[in-house]
Amino acid sequence: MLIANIPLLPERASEQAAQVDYLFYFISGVTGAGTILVFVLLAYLCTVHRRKREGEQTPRILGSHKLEIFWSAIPLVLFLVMFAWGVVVFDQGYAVPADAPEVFVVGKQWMWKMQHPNGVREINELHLLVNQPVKITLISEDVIHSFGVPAFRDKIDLLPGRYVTTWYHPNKAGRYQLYCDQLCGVGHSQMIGWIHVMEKDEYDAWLNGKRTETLGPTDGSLAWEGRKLFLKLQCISCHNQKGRAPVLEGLYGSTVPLRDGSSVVVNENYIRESILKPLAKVHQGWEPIMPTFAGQLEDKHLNLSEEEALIRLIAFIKTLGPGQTPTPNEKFPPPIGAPTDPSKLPDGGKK
Ligand code: HEC
Ligand SMILES: [Cu+2]
Repeated sequence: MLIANIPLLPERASEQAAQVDYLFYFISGVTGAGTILVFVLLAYLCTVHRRKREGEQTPRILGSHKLEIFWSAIPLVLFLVMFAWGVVVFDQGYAVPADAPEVFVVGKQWMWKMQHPNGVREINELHLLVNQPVKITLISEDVIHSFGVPAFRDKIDLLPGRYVTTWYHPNKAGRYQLYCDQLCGVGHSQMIGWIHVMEKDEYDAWLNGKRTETLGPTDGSLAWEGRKLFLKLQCISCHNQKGRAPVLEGLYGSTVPLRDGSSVVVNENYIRESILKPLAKVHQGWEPIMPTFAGQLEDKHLNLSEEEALIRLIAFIKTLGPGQTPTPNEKFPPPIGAPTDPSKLPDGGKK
């Protein structure tokens, strides 16, 4: 469509972008035409009905129902079209395809930290595969930020303490700007970065290179790193088959009955809350014995913040299927560079 190529807008690099643009053109067109109509009529009527001679009286006009209905109904229809069309486009922006790989983004003053499913981490840059829908789950470590990619016509606010989700279907290789779209402090204007959308070969080469460059021999996928944390933090001492705490297999997406008689569907936010505030929602039939892990998840040696550690634990718990709970006494070699100081462990290294 010719009109969609007017270079007033940023480049379009996702399936969503064209949809947003067509709606934008429609709204601009209708309101623009409305404005022009009003001003043309104003000029015309002022000229035609100007006072033509001294002492001329204005006729008394008592209104017209036909006219009123006419100028109420037409805008109503136009606005309803905008509304319905907007709902459809908005809805598409949230309907994440079920099989899309998930990238986690943590925003903080003033940088973006990305974690890919295979464990690769990036800062202020996000490499994506062209024509591959990708789910993006985001959280903030401090204040409200907004992850805005004009070329995808998508931006989403990051909130402290709560995961939010969006998705992209990049359809054009290239390099696109990433902005923080929410004034978030003095360094706000530096909270920018790049989205690289790559062809398959290029992307695989990048991913492999990045993996060998940044990941140690024992480092694995996000879920695997979460498994290591699960063992290291001794979650396994309760969450095993022995019955002190619920086994977490198949937890994600299930419905958990709570003590107070209500129930929740398990999502990322529930798991996060269960780890940081275990008493906020207690699983019915279990004792509230789980200690809070708030303040214990950060790992300065691995340069891993609390939110990033939580993301790993969640990635692990999400993929935990029947029979996959590690055995409680499983030994794990600490990854290279991991803290060896036992007092850093939640049980103070008593075990
Ligand atoms: C001292 C024993 C204990 C330890 C250690 C422990 N938990 Fe728990 N956890 C429990 C109990 C008991 C429950 C169920 C009662 C409740 O909801 O608080 C629970 C609930 C949960 C839930 C919610 C599950 C559900 O069915 O509602 C999650 C998720 C969870 N724990 C994760 C963890 C993680 C991750 C760790 C390690 C960082 C951990 N737990 C360490 C005892 C423990
Ligand atoms: Cu910001």
